[in-house]
Amino acid sequence: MKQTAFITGATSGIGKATAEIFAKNNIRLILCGRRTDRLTKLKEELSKLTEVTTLQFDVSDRTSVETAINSLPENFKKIDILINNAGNAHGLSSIQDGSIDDWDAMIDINVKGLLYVSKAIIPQMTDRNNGFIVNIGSIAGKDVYPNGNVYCASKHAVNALNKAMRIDLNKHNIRVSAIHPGAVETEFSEVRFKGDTEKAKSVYAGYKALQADDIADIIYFVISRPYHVNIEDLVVYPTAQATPTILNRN
Ligand code: NDP
Ligand code: 8X3
Repeated sequence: MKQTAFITGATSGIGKATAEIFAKNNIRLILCGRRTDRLTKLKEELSKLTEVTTLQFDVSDRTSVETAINSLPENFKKIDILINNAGNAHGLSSIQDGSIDDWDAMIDINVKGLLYVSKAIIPQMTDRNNGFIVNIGSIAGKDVYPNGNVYCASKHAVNALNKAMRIDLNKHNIRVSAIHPGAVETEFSEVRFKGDTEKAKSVYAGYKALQADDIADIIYFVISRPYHVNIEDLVVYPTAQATPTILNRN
């Protein structure tokens, strides 16, 4: 039977690539993000392959999350797969120099946003004793690197929440997985460096970074295993990257 996936952060990078591979595999899509123009364009493209609806909301705004999810059209209300992907790093500064606004953004979006969306969707999965949640963590959730402080803390929280969901949802037959990527060439660094494109480009210079499609392929692999198979956790690096800080640039 056709499945429905709810993807946060579908307007760019990993979320957009995931929407594309899901569409090619005939999964019905609920695409979420703040940028309406991008949602509209993606809906137009992917509607050639599958049914698509869009929801424009900020994951860190609890009321907007609940209102948006409650407003879903009838044929999109039953959600089989939740991809908790929306998130970003804001800034890269030492703990003594970091901006509290950046810290608030990362905790509010990467942690509280993931929780608000999950809380709005999990009850229908527990009612049906069926569902799949994929949490997009990061190597920053497995390790801590210089100046990564609060972003790393937010992704450590995602790692912990992935484990917590696995425990609490186990009796409900719900599959829960996390993917923890290393450097993926998306708009991530542009956001981290507040639109400084040169600085953002330099993050991916001199080696082949992961591409959004690489992670999307892995997400599709994870969700397309037989129901009795649940991959808990995958850490994925570009070949040139050994750890968050050891990178073989040519
Ligand atoms: P992008 O910046 O390309 O995409 C981020 C997505 O998140 C966008 O679609 C954006 O949509 C959405 N988003 C951000 N803030 C909000 C918000 N407040 N409310 C709703 N949506 C929001 O980055 P990536 O694709 O790389 O990032 C996706 C995930 O992967 C993130 O969780 C990131 O932490 C993680 N990750 C990325 C890595 C990398 O190197 N790129 C490595 C490891 C993990 P919009 O702006 O339209 O709201
Ligand atoms: C994104 C990868 O190394 O910038 O989560 O934290 S890193």
